[in-house]
Amino acid sequence: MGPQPAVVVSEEVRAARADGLPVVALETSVVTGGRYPDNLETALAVDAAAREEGAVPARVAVIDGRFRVGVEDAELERLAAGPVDGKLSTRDLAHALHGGLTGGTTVSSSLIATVAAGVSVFAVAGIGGVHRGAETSFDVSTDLDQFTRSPVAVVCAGAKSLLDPGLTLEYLETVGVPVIGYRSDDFPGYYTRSTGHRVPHRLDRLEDVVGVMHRHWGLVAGSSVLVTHPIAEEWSLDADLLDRLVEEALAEARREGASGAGLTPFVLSAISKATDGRSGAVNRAVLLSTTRLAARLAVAEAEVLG
Ligand code: PSU
Ligand code: MN
Repeated sequence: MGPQPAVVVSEEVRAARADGLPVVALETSVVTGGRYPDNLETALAVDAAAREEGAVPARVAVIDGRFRVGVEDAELERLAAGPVDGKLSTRDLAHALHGGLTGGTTVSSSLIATVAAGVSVFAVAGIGGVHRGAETSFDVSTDLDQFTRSPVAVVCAGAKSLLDPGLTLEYLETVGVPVIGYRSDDFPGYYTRSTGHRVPHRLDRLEDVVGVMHRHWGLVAGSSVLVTHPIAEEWSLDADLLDRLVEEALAEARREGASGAGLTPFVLSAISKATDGRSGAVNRAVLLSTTRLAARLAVAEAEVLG
């Protein structure tokens, strides 16, 4: 076996980090799992939003067996149009890299390349977490485990609705991952502004979030810091309706035998059908808003460190 290939960082991202300029890393499983061409349009709008706020977007993906940070628009189009070899989480990375495969990276695998590229801020709509019924299925997203190994600020609108938010918060407490509610006391539920659970800490100023990130990394642990940013009121879905849709989708998933890595895509697509595609528009709005906040956080960090 030859030398281990390094993460391939685009010239734009490399130059930005070398100059201490703001960069926001993004995953691509949302791109490869979406419907073409809407997924491409959303991804391009998200990248543009990061730039508008003053940060360089850095998409993570595996393309032809190369672990990439910062991809060209044509490559993004290839990921969006497919076909690809799948949704790649940490578990799947080495196999995909060795086999020359191509796929979208989840939060967990994306964080590995984010750290390797020297980027400290990441945006996603919803993280993985502890699934409903995990006490029997053992389905706990590898995202949570990866957080313990990757010093990155992960901006998100909470844990996806098919998860158990209370158990997800318990897990994060156990592994010592800070959860900061940005201008909110509630742990959001991606499609809803609150899950009914409170965040352990709330901060209202980005300079303070930067302060917490760097104290955590300097003194506490090399793990992630979650920053939660609830969906805007006008996009929020009714919590009870959503709960019913999720339970129905999970029951259907059980009947059809969808589980493991296939469960999340199955439930999201069922919710999309049940809401007449409204959840797709909500996904786009959430991702734009977390990306904008992440970009502003990266700008604040560059100012504090600069
Ligand atoms: N949010 C979505 N769709 C997704 C994901 C998040 O709307 O597909 C992805 C993220 O990449 C997250 C992953 O890291 O699902 C978690 O998958 P699992 O629950 O199988 O660990
Ligand atoms: Mn899982």
